[in-house]
Amino acid sequence: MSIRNLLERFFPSNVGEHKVVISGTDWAGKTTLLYYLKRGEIIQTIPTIGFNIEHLTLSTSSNQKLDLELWDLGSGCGGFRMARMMLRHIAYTAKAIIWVVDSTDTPEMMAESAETLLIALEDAEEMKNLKTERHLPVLILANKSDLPNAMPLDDIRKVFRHATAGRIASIYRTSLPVVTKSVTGLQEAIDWLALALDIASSSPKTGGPAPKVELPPNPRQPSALSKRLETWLHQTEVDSPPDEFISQFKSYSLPSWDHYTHIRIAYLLLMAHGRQKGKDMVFSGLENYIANNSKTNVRGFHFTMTYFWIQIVHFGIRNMPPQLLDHPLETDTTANVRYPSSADFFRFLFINPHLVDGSLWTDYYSKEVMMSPEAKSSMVLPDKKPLPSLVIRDAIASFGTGS
Ligand SMILES: Nc1nc2c(ncn2[C@@H]2O[C@H](COP(=O)(O)OP(=O)(O)OP(=O)(O)O)[C@@H](O)[C@H]2O)c(=O)[nH]1
Ligand SMILES: [Mg+2]
Repeated sequence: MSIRNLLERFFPSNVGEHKVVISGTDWAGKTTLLYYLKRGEIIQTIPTIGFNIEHLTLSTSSNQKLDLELWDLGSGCGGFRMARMMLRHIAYTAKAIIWVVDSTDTPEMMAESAETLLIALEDAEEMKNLKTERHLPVLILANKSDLPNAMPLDDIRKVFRHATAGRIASIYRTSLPVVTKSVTGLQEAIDWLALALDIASSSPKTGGPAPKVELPPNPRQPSALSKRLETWLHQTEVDSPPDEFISQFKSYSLPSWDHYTHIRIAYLLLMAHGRQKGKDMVFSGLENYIANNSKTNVRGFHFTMTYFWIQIVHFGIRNMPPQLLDHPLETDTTANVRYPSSADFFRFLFINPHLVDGSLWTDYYSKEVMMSPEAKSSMVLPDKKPLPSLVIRDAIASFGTGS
């Protein structure tokens, strides 16, 4: 009997619970994370031998409950090969992988970690027969980001780009309250995991149908979002070609004027012209469109909202593994502007599912601030939490140059 069968026999998952593996680099904080999630406190750890298993319920920021069976896979005994073998089997039965890395590791160790993850994923996908359908969500936590020598997130992204390419994967910078008293990044990571599990389980390839749960019609529920994502992904197949779409935008004659259309406009312009020029084109384009098309001027142009979505789309573009793009970034150096294909847009949406959430801004802004006349006419910074770090850095850079 294979280890997998034994695991399934001896550790059957409870109904409605997602089995999720926590693995990654040695001493990165996996066990600390597990018990912090379970008990809300920091415990003293020793290197884990074998694994810890805990059942727990996490809450997303929209108060969705996520029942998890977390397997914290240690590497303390039996070494690297043993851990990889275990990971291979556990990953097979898992619904997602949380891969924890120590942000203070050397670039070589980080590269080795990315390589191990990639091999484990390929193993698991091969066993699941998912080679072409990479639906096992991978949440990478760049932990210990509180420490001064932590590697920048952009660099970690680069190291992990092969492992994340084409997968439902995302990387978050986290820190647990071990040295400092604050936690960072964890809630965002949990929110992403909830959405990713939902998207993956709505796919027919991931081991049988997901249990159907009737959800209240909350547009921010992961199920509602994943349905919307599916609609959006289908939409990319019937969309007009990018050039035609942009010329309809320029002649104020787009067939619809909804969130999807706005995201597509921002995506195409930012991809083709780069952030600076693309951003200006989105701003002036939207403003003109609203002024010239009577169907769109009910609420008028909203400066901060437009800025917010440009930043989020740009963040999403930077989040894309480069080898996933048919289209090179920023082609605007030649007279001939080339827009990314619909297939590129499909991949972009798939990797950045949060874009479908039209209420995403409410995570950052209170309603009062966003709906104020100041926010409507000029850029107002968020009052709830800063925009994602990469975005804020770019924003500061561009404010600094006065654009
Ligand atoms: N500064 C800082 N230290 C952390 C953080 N998370 C964990 N640690 C510390 O890192 C050390 C290792 O944590 P563990 O949770 O045992 O790491 P592990 O990944 O389970 O280690 P193995 O089981 O040996 O692979 C402990 O001393 C933790 O207190 C963090 O976010 N910031
Ligand atoms: Mg451990």
